[in-house]
Amino acid sequence: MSKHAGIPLTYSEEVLEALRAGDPVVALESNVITHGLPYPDNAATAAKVEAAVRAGGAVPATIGIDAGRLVVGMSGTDIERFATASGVPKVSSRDMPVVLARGGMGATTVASSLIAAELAGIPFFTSAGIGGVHRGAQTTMDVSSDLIQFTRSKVAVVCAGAKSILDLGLTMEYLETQCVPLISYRSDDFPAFYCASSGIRSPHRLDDERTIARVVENHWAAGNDSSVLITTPPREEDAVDRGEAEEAIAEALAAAERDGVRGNAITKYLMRAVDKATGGRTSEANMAVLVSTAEVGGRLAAAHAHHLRESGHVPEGNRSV
Ligand code: PSU
Ligand code: MN
Repeated sequence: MSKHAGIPLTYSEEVLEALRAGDPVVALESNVITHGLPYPDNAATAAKVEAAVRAGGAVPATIGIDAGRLVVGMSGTDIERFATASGVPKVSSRDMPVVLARGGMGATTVASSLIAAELAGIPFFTSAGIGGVHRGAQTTMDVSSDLIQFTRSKVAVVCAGAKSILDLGLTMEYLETQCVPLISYRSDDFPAFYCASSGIRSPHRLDDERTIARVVENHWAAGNDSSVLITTPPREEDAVDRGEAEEAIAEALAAAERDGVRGNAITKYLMRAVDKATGGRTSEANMAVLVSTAEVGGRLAAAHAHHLRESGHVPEGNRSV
């Protein structure tokens, strides 16, 4: 429907209209659909996540790659197709130009979804657990591209912290070194995805949505072309006990080592192994935290759009396009 900077983008009608009007839009990843959860949980959760963004007051834009184009706002049919197709590749930033050139379907991670969001002019993105520094990265050098992409994409990212399978201390060090602002919304600690706290204190707690909108704008006004990370913890009733999760993670890490799993397959492998060890508890929690985070993402995006309007910002769509 519209083109941008040489990369063909296909917007849904609803997303395009919202962007033109300066209404809040929240971008969502699709790798969690193809690689995060099994069918039919993946499709059902994707629908609930979109509904939660709406409940928060914004329009959802699930991002994917299809036939050489970036899809910005998948339809229900698209989501069902991605949820049931087998062999859809996980597409991170480095894979994106290849998959776009070759054609076919591609499931975007946090990192590549941020590239799409920025190209599309969407200032907010949400997902439950971002990638980060893997445990043992001192020798494997496995650091998720999600973190590097935060230093390159001008998008506010709302999440429930980083996945519990990661080294959260090192992940936070990396974010600090790379000058990525980190704010925790209505909590003191950096959350650990489906665990309420990582045990690490967040550098900043903010309880007010307007102040968060101002932080995002301040970061960009200061000349940074990078992300702002905003965390929100899982709801108490959805959270998994940290001790229980840690035990399962230790088992999963040992199994991964034994099976020689590495590279971009390790995240999915570990998540599945932890889920098996907890008798499905963690994937239940994963689905719940995806939905609750999306609701907060919608709310913060709405507050941001409101803030822009109040400060006299003219939506991009009204300038040219
Ligand atoms: N597997 C899951 N859930 C996920 C992901 C994989 O069970 O959410 C994804 C997200 O898309 C995230 C990516 O951006 O894993 C990070 O992968 P890596 O650590 O390889 O960068
Ligand atoms: Mn990796």
